[in-house]
Amino acid sequence: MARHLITSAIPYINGIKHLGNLVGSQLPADLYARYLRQRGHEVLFLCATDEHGTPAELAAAKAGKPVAEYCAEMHDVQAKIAEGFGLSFDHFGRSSSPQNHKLTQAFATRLAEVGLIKEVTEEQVYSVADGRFLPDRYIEGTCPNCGFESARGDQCDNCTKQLDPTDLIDAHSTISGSTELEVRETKHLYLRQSELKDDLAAWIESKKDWPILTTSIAKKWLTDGDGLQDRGITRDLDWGIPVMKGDDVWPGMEGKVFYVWFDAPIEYIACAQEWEDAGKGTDWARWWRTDKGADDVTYTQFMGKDNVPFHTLSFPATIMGTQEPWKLVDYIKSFNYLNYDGGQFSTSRGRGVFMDQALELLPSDYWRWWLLSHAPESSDAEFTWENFQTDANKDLADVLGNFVSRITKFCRSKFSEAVPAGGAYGPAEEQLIADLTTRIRAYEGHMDAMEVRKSAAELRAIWVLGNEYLQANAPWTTFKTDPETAAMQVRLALNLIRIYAVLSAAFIPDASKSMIDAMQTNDDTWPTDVAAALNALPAGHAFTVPENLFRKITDEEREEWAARFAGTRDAGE
Ligand code: B3M
Ligand code: ZN
Repeated sequence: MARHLITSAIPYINGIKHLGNLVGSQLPADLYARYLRQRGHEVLFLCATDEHGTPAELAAAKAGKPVAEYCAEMHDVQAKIAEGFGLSFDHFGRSSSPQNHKLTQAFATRLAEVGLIKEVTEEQVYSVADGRFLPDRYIEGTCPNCGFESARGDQCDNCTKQLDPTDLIDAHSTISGSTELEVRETKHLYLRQSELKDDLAAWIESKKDWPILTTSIAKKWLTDGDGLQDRGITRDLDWGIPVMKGDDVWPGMEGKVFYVWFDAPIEYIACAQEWEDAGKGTDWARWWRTDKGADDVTYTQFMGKDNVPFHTLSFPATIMGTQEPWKLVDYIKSFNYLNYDGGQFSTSRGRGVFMDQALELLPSDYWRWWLLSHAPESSDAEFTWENFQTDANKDLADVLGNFVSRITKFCRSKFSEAVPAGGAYGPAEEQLIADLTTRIRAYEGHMDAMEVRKSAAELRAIWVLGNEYLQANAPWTTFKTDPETAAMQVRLALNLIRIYAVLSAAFIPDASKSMIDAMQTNDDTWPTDVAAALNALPAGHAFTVPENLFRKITDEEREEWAARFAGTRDAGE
């Protein structure tokens, strides 16, 4: 039994996440956490909302709410949807928590102590009417390149030209509309991460077992240099963690906050403190401080590929820079993108299926199964309604669901709602035990390695073995001439339902629970010894015929949903 710390990239607070976000971090992290718990390991699985930065301010303004109120509400919305998808976080925290405020400030203070913080004076646009510096996104004007009238301070959305706010014609504040903008000097804190380049390079070099997607991105940023330029870690915003040194305002940093990407990963640690403070566990430091027991923790992070540079360079630089015994990540599992029906999922344009909408259409297991079995691991993947309908119907209804309903109904009609006896298992059953054993060992190997698609394929193959056994041995035919043998075959198949429930729980927890409940057992022992597992439910053990585990998605539904989600929805919803 080992100890595993698992974190998923923490979703931004603004808006509800789409299915591409879900499969890129939270869902595979949940799969792994559930699996490791089942195998008897001690797991701490953490996630949170990422609540700071301009997008949060903008979304709150659009919703007409104070930003703190908006974040509190959206946190609860996201927590509820996460629950709907069965995401088994030990704690779902908030990057705006008091714990994260303190910890972020302590990190910066410590980094300054060891000489890794410098103060840099920059020029930035100041709005006299608003009485504040404006981030690039808060400035709009006419694009000097194409004449588009609502080009943003950083980029023209019409011609995609990268811009400086000072390039814009008739630049104005998007807060007040005022054109009274001045370029003023302002001071910011920079993390001198270039000082840590050699340490970071050696550390990444030592990670021989990381996915290529992770290390290739990390190495590109390391060698291109850009990724390790000293980086501003403060911003002129109202909403965020105030820049403090110890218990005092940092001289010259009045009214400024930390950059969202500085405090967001620190929330991984603060979240463990929130978990403890919420009374859900004890001793957060045992997970995060190598001087307090975390040296025997295996720490795995899950994220989309766009988040990799921050997790392989910036956050490790923050941690290493302190020279304090914080736990560093052991393995980073990263994902490519899931596309939507010939294009991209897009939060800003509201394109694709969002988590709340998905749950209104179908129970979460359909989505969990399809998304995980098509996880964008080695390349980008694509969601289409045709593929979703075909694969969910085939795998869940035809293969798994059909197996369960066929054998339980047959047993009820020919024997009773109890496991029949029959004789000892024969050669066909021995062969099945051998095949199952091979496949279950392969499944464990893929799950241990976080090979999500391969795990799903192996699990599906394990389900198929059961159907093939029934097909080849046809207890309904056997029954006519040899009811004793048919009873034995049915006994085996009913035991297989319990095994399937256990093996499938990390992918489809609700269906798995229905199967275990139908088998009227609490025995969720992992089938390490398949022969023994096929005798777990003895003759005479009562069961019930479950409701259909999975129904089929109809052509009408597919067409209706494809049409309904072809449009866009308002991103602020
Ligand atoms: N919120 C970006 C994202 O949701 C960002 C991740 C932070 S992880 C510390 O993709
Ligand atoms: Zn333009």
